[in-house]
Amino acid sequence: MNSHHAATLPSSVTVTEGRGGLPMLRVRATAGEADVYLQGAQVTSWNPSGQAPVLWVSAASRFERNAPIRGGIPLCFPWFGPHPTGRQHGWARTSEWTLAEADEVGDDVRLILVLRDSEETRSSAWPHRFEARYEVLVGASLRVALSVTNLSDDTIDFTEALHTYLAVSDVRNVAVTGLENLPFVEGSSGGTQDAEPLRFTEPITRIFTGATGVTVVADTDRSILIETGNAANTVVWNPWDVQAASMADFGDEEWQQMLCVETANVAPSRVTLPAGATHEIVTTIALSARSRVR
Ligand code: TA6
Repeated sequence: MNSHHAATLPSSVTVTEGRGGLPMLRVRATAGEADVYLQGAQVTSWNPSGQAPVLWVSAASRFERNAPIRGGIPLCFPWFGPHPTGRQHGWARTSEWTLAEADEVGDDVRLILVLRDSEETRSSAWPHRFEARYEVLVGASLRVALSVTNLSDDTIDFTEALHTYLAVSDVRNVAVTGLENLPFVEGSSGGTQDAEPLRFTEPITRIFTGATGVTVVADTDRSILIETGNAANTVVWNPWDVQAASMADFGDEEWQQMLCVETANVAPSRVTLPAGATHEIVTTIALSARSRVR
């Protein structure tokens, strides 16, 4: 045991130095493998055994304390989006989480990481007493679940996102189904998604409401399936060329190889949590060679 984890580790889980010397959990389950940084409890890679990576990380990402890692599944909590303090997407993704449990479940590995309020969070723009638990189940699919318990005596609210960066061959060849006919907001406008699969020819930051069932990202040689729980919103983001070039931690051409499909509860669908209550948001990612959009 050491400062990073209270768990005894199965042989399929090792704590190692990741990029930039940041502590990282290397998971090598029978059915799949993943890397999880303790900073932000950030899954930065996952692939089912024998498959190519399903998550994308920028080659230009920073790997240093207190800097967001550009890729994998950033945890946006306790707020999603821009903030008066200038800290976009909250402080969970740059906080040091602790590994509380690690065990093998059949061919999968289950990790539980925990974040509690601290002096730093209690002096932030969201000062509430809380406990966040993040369950990561690594196998032939990847299931991540963020549960937040309100340890204060008052009702609290927050917004959140599991900000998943998917690896695709070329976003211009990708079609997304499962979001048809949903209402969406994009910048200061909005509308209703038409009945056709969503395809990409320009930058997109689209916040859908009401996705149920499975969202399918159909690439040329595989489909990535995303199933959600307790999430009012799905956010689809690709910066395209100009915004990618404006971000120091995002290669100018890398936008072609990624697509964010985020599982979220964002304003106005913020989570309202009475004292002592717990809310859990879940996303499960899996591959399929079959369900492709013609
Ligand atoms: O994906 C939704 C979004 O809010 C985009 O507008 C873009 O800002 C993205 O998140 C990345 O945010 P970050 O703070 O990680 O650079």
